[in-house]
Amino acid sequence: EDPEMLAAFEARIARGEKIEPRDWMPTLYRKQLIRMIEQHAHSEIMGALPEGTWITRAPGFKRKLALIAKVQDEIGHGQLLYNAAETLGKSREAMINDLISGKAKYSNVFNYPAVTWADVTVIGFLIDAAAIVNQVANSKGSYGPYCRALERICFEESFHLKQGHDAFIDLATGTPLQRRMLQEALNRWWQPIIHFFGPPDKDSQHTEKLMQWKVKMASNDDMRNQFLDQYVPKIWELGLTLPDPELRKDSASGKWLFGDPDWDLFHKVINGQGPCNQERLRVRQWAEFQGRWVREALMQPTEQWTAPAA
Ligand code: BYC
Repeated sequence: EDPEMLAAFEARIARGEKIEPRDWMPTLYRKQLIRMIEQHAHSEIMGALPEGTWITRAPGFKRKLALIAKVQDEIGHGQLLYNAAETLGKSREAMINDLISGKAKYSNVFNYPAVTWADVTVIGFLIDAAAIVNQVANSKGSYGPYCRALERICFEESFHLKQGHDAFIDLATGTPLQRRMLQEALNRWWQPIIHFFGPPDKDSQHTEKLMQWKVKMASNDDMRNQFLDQYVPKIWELGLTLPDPELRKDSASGKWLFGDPDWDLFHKVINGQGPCNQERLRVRQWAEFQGRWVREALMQPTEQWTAPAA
């Protein structure tokens, strides 16, 4: 790589300028952005699956409407993010192929089942909250198309968070059975949520370079800490508990301390061996296969269209 070009590129980033698709960029910057934006896009479309299965079973008309809108938004976020990744030179088809062949990663959390309505509620409140912490930070980053996609996503996700919080409070202040359902879902989701922000900083391979280039605007541990700071009090104030006896805020450092979240399990889940990885992949493979004739028909020049047989 030309050292002068690299120095000029890094000076632009230091000045807070946005890098746009036609600008010069180091090969590694392009590669890292494709990796991260592609994984993010896959997470959105895989993320629609655990909640999507609850649309027909959501309790009542209003919850159904909100859930339909949220799941539609998530697919839309996937489209925005695939567009942003395409500006860096990888085609959407190649990205989808990598997803359905099991090569690409996507967020750990979507490889767990949504067992009851309370699981959907925990996803809508806490997974969306975790995603917002990450996306608000990175929307101030250096790559223009990704930042603009993230800004739009954050607007919509703030609504998702509100509906999730509303449903969460409903269950938390409901009947003893509803509270128990919520507590059990919280117990199931807590460890995946801790994993969501990625491995501890000391084990994170990409953070240092990505922060230097302002792709990531906060480290994994800092984002996890910010999330715990904002949301643990909201959970505790509803009289719910978290399944980690070591969880507490250290007043001297301002950092949250927690028990060993089993990082070996995290690595298994993100490498294809979580409880629902196979099931999720099969749904995307099915959708790709079922939609193929539509895509092929759309790609044909109009003069080749034939009228259906009478
Ligand atoms: N899950 O060096 P590290 C949503 C991988 S969806 C899976 O720290 P990095 C929503 C990582 O990719 C929003 N894999 O990585 C949708 C790397 O593997 P490779 C989801 C993970 O990139 C529907 C390796 O571990 N948000 O909001 O510096 C309903 C080493 O990690 C995870 C995004 O996708 C994980 N949790 O930092 C509701 C945000 N964590 O690629 C809600 C975009 C790490 O070397 N992504 N890995 O094979 C990011 O911000 C960053 O990629 C991360 C990780 C902070 C996640």
